Amino acid sequence: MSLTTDRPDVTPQRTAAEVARAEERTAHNYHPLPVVLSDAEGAWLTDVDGRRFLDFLAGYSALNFGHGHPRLLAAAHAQLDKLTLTSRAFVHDRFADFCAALGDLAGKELVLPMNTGAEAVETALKVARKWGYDVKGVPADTARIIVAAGNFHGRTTTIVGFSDDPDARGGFGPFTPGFDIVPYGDLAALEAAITPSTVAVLVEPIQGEGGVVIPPEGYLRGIREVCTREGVLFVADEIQAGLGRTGRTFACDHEDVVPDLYVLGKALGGGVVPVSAVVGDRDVLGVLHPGQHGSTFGGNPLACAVGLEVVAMLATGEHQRHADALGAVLADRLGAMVGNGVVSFRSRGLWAGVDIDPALGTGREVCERLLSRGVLAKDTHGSTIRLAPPLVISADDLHRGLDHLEETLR
Ligand code: IF1
Repeated sequence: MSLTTDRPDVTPQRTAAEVARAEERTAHNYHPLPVVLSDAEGAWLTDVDGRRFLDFLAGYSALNFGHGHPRLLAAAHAQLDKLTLTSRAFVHDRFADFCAALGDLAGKELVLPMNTGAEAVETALKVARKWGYDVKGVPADTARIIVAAGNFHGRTTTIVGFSDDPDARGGFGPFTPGFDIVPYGDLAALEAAITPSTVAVLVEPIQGEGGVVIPPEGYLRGIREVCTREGVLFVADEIQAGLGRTGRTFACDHEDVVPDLYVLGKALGGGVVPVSAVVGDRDVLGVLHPGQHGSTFGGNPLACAVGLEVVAMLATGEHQRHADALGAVLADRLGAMVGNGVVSFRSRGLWAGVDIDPALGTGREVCERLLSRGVLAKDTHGSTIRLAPPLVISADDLHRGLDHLEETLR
């Protein structure tokens, strides 16, 4: 049964009007699918024409707990009527609770709260450089940071400067110096790239935008060992892979590896407010002193209230276990599609990169067909689509969405 109208090829009127109006008044830095959403609950969204959709993108993992989770809304509503912003010029009564809870979840001493993922990545880059100068003794302004080819760490000028994606970096130079790109998954290349001025390695434990690229088993352990031996910080960007998505609290947990800095975002805000953070021990985050870093909204009361509830929901492990269990279902179903429209796939927990047979269309075209069947997903590059439903999705709804993918590929 299609989840949308019985003539999915006809764009209902309100949708067409809203798409046109939006396009009329915004910069075209996105090419969104032609759907205009207005309501949502759990894994389900409703559009302005009353059509219902299963969410298989979940805000790129910002909606791990689904839409309108009662615990997260309750935390937000309660705080909205109390205190929403103080700036960090003052303390507020949710701040210590949030920092302590998040630090405990990560097994780290300190938390530096920011808002977006890119801000947290930029924060980690500044902290790593300053640690290099103040602690490691690297000569001023010579610090180098190793990153991986195929990376995606955000859209600021410094970050896109060390991207190797022409679309992400083209036309935005000149760029920040001090970054070395090595092939993802290649430990020998990473080791060879270390110089006396190298202060950190920044990697996604699983590359999201790259198409859910899972590194060879032992890669993360290898980075940990090399960084420890060479006196280089291991900075893990868990903004998309972390907080339950892969079936563990952190994606690094799959190799029992603890980075020097966790960079967190997306789901930390529960899909309600932007919340990000850099989490580490005092010997690293202690290099920052008053006046050296900050943010107007970082660590605001509303963000802390919601973030605290997110941490409490993760502390029990129930969402991680659910993602792990349904992840096995996802992998089984995708495995059965190999040779039937799927060329290959990679998955861990409720996160998959699916390489569709290019003869069937581009990733975008497959996502347009899924849209017409009532499933929302997003392509990454070429004919690869990413599947990332909310971790709260039921087994029935997971099967329902995958049934539509299977039929779309027929
Ligand atoms: C867009 C991509 C995903 C991230 C990792 C940092 C950030 C992101 C591993 C920055 C953000 C978002 C950005 C968003 C779409 C989405 C995305 F397609 F862009 F690449 F997820 F894969 N580290 N990813 O995935 O966090 O500043 O956005 O809060 O730019 O369209 P942010």
